[in-house]
Amino acid sequence: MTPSRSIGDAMRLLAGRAGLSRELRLAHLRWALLARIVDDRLLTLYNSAQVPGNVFTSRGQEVLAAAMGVHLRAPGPGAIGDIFAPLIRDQAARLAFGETPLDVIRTHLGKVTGPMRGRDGNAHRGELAKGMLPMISHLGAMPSAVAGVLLARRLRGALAYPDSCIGITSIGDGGTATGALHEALNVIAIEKLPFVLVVANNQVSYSTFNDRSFACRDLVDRAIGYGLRGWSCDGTDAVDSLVAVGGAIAAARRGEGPQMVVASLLRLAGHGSHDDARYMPAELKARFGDGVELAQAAALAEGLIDQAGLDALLEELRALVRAAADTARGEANPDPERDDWRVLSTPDLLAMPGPTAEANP
Ligand SMILES: Cc1ncc(C[n+]2csc(CCOP(=O)(O)OP(=O)(O)O)c2C)c(N)n1
Ligand SMILES: [Mg+2]
Repeated sequence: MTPSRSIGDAMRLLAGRAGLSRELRLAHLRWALLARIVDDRLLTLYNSAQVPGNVFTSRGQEVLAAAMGVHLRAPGPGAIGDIFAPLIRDQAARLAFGETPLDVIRTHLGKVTGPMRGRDGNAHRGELAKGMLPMISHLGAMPSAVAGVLLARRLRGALAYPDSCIGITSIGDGGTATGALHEALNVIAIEKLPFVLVVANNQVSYSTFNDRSFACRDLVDRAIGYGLRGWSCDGTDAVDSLVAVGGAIAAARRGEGPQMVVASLLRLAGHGSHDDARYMPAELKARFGDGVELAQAAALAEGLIDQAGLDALLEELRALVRAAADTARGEANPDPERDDWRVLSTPDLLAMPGPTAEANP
């Protein structure tokens, strides 16, 4: 579906398309495909009763999430990197930002080797040292956490325009109705933080459709009310997503203040693996394409890759995910007798004098 466009939007898209390199397009395709393959493997594991709990896939949202991931900078030696707080359907962005399929599968299988050490499951994972805040379920909570990191970085002099690190998170159409998001966006706008919010309007919040979630014409209209810059894109279209999300991130890096991207797309599966989404109307299904299929077709049609290259890439990615699943399945579950009962805190933190040590003898 193509959202309605102003002449300014159309010109921005034309100019932005010209600025997208072949390397960026191919990297974007790779992360979108890998996310789909990881999700498919998680569903196979779930269907064979190997996943405690549920699987929440990003089916239909890979292209948008990959557009976030390819524009982010992970921390590295001497580089502070961006701060990223992914939500449930951001698998492609996580992978592009440095999360491995092995860590995704370890977390879903509850393995002690995973980033949450078998103490939290499915999407509730992250690694602070790698710039990724672990997701919590409470919708609307993560923008405040990202804002807190950015404010702390500002106090340390670590926001250096016109090429600053940025903070980014996403929210669904349903999540935009939370009070927590309102409070966070207000502070973020007042403080002019280098922050990007990606709103993935996948038309549905569990089984509640847009007409029961908000009454404004378009969620992007809210941006101006907060004092953010708003961008719209078709979240099933690779170029449109890359231009809008890339443009918003670049503007935040330059110091132009917080940005909000609203993407239209469709959740192509149930809310989670427990939901068959029988309530999804045919009219909606007919309006939206599958971004991953569209991205492959576009890459072939534009000569970015040929069929043999695409087949080889798919085989490479499938082998990577298969190997990750084989490794994770053989690993240990947490052992309550041996566990030190810390999830994210470090032994050094607990050894510090003061209230922390007293509270955790
Ligand atoms: C504050 C809050 N209220 C309710 C829930 C329960 N809940 C989890 S996911 C979900 C639907 C979210 O819909 P949306 O924000 O559109 O994201 P989507 O699942 O479509 O990606 C709800 C209601 C929650 N996690 N947090
Ligand atoms: Mg939704």
